Amino acid sequence: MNKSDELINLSMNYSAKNYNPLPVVLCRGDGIWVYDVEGKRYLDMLSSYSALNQGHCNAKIVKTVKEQVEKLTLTSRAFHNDQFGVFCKYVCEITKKDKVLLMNTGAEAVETAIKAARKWGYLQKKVKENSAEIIVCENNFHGRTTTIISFSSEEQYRFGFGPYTPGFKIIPYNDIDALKKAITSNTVGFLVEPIQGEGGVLVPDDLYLKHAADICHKENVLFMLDEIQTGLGRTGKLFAYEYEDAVPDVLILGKALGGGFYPVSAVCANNNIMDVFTPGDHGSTFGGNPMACAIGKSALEVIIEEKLADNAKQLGDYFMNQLRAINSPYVKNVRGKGLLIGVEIKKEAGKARPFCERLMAEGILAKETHDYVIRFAPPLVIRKDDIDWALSKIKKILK
Ligand code: IF1
Repeated sequence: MNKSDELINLSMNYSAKNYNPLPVVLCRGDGIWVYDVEGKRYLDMLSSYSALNQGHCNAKIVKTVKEQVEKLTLTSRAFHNDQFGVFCKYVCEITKKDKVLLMNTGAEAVETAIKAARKWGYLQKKVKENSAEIIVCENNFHGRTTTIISFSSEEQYRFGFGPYTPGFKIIPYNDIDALKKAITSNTVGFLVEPIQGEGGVLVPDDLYLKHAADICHKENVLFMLDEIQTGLGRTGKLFAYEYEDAVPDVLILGKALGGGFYPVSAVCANNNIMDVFTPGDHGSTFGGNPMACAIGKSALEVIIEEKLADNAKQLGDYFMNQLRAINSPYVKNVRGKGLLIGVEIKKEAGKARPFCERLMAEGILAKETHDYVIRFAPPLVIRKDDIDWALSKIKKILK
């Protein structure tokens, strides 16, 4: 039995089986590369679901962690700390919003946005107490809390976890008429991903987001964008909404905001929404802690200073064109934006998982989503020759 099997057995024996990982045990990461305990090197094509846009163990963020970790790591928000206000200001400048509410995981930020929209509905829109409705889309993924899975359309995410939180309406994605019809006087928000990652890298029609934003603004409904996965450069823009200027009332960020070091998430909105929160309404032990804020500021600086969005645009277009050019008999289509790419496998070619296992044998770590889609989402620091190296392996698998 080798080291990997030994360690895999430990996790099988002592962890709940809420994941089915590929049989690889990683022990080191550096940029786009990760190494397993057998010393084998892999190109990370998942980036921990887009939480590693800056690459593994990014040197600039490591330096920040080293400086902060021996100074001050946690104060709670019962007191101020010297990193908090500076990071909040930076996030507001970058997102062009008046205020931010810092949390930790993406799901916590989504929950915070839901609470903000509901309270805004009662205070500003005068919706009757406990009647607020939020519209969401089929195939959404916004996290795993009980309220969030209450509006999931994925049976597996819901089964066994009821009773469910009321106040949500599910409509088809990429369907403007469905949105128009779903809005009532009780609707306080429309919560949507610019591209549905988990849904299978589903890219909506051009102007879908813009039209949705216009309808929401006309109907006094908050347009709430979950950019936890699509944001921070992943799709080739700093935020995916920039492609069509579909400015959200509420912008939700996470994942790469922590640079792969620390859970850092944020809800960004203007005063008319953020001012619904009064002291004691909402909180979190770790939200806005000095370690998170120091890391978050450094993580953002890397994305902006190293122009990672531009790199994702150029190399994403190149990667998708080359993947299409393979003309694989197994591939139904290649879709995505920037370096958020999905390769859909034809049903007759079987599921995506075996392809991911063969890619692993070639030194590429990719993850299937929704059974038939191989997701390619490398760190945004990747270079063209790394993509060419990956393509030489992918061709072997897809030919
Ligand atoms: C899992 C999916 C991706 C997200 C969006 C909120 C969250 C996520 C758009 C919640 C998190 C992660 C969660 C992880 C796998 C991964 C995932 F496959 F589940 F759906 F990326 F597509 N909004 N996505 O993508 O953020 O609380 O996790 O920090 O749960 O298996 P979180």
